Amino acid sequence: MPQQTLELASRIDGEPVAGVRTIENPNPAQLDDTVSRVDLADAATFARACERAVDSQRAWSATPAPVRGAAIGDLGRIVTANKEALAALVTREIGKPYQEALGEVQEVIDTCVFFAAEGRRLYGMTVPSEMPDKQLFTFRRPVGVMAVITAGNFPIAVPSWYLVPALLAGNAVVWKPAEYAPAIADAFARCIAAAGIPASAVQLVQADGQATSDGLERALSAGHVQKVGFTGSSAVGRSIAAMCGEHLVAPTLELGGKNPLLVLPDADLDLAVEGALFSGFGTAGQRCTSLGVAIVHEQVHDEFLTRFTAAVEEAAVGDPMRSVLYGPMLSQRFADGFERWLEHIEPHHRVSGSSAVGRITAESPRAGFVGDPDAGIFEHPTIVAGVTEDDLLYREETFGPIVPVATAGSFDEALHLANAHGYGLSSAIYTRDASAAFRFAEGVTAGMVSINNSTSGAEAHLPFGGNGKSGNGARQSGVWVLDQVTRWQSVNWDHSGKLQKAQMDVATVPADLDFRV
Ligand code: UN1
Repeated sequence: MPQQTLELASRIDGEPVAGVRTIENPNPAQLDDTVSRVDLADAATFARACERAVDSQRAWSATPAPVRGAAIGDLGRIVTANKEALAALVTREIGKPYQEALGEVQEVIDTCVFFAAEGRRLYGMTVPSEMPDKQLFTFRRPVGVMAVITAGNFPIAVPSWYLVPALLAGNAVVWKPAEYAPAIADAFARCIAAAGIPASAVQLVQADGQATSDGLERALSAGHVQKVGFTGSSAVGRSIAAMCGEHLVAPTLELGGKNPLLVLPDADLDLAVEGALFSGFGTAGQRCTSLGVAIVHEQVHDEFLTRFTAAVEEAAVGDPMRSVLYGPMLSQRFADGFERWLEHIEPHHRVSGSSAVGRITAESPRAGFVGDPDAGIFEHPTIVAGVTEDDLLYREETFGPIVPVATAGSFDEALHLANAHGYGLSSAIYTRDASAAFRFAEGVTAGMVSINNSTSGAEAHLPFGGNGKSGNGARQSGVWVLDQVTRWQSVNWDHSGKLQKAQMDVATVPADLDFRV
């Protein structure tokens, strides 16, 4: 039975508002299924949403934190009750295999569970004063209005990493989801409203990048936005950081990755292959935590490559509602971007992992493909061996089902290759040597390190984020994200009845040393 096309628009104070142009989003696994028709807003609408959020933030932050936490708890229960429907919508909209989509929705639930309880903590400290009859305290205060711009590869989990703690801490949010994932965003906004969180505290703006950038500039200039959260490419992150810098706003940036996976000679090779398969090809390589470059010690390189190639050849690719390693690309735009990387396969490289590269079609088939390749946007998995530090395939994020493999003659050379591209999001090492594992963790610049585990698949309550080209050091998730969504305020209360001056009216312990010369 054909599924319904969802008619979508921005929601300002919960009410749909007309846009300036309409786009259609097809199901990337089934292009004749139009998932949504979405009205995209202009810059003025984005700026207006930010302005409307200013007042609602004041009201929302006056709600006690445990009450805000209870609403987050309700949100978690609503998402739980709708887990299968939300996961099915993720799969329909962006082609993520259904099992993975269920995991993504679970990540939202885990985030709600964590922050529901945080409503009863949000701890500050008491601090001793240097003077009598004076009390010192610290309080976490909300930052204000937070503009959140998210990608569509994790169209509900990653937004929840921003929205849930931001709301718990008493902020209002203006959320601009990816244009190609508007339906799951709309569904999540409806879950939030159903949890009793005021609609005006979550303004949903469906817009393209240009309208968002222009609208954000206006809102920052008007002083209506105090924080920007962005998950997406390093290039866009850089321009958002520049815009924020102009307005003295510190953004939270979660950008691209070139996540290295090292395989040392003593590694369990089958485990390393399993990890590389999931890291490299899960979500069709379209995670920011996807394997960016496998760095394999020369002693085990050929054996690893043989086993990895065999695993990739056997892997099921295709219909994301069936049991597959990966489904389609997120949208045509991502297929186009990915195919451009294939042009950077150089003559000195060795390609393995599939009989063909590029788009999977009836003319360029893949053995064992699950479903009809011509129905959607599917790409062959590709392993490129012989990649070196000078290659673009080593230096830049490729965001698709391709795994470059480099060799290293020593641990130090492998560590150098793990860092030299300048990204620093996630990383992995396969070894049985605890000392090598910890030397790697100390030496790698990545914000996240896996030992004998995949580069992707971080748990929802550990700090998530990167350094270098992968971000600005901000961390999401767990208690660490509280530093992004709150600001410390220090309060001193003097009940001595007189003006006591810090540093000057401080009693000192007399010393009888004589320093006269
Ligand atoms: C992303 O791709 O932006 O660690 C986030 C992971 C997921 C999140 C990825 N939990 O792979």
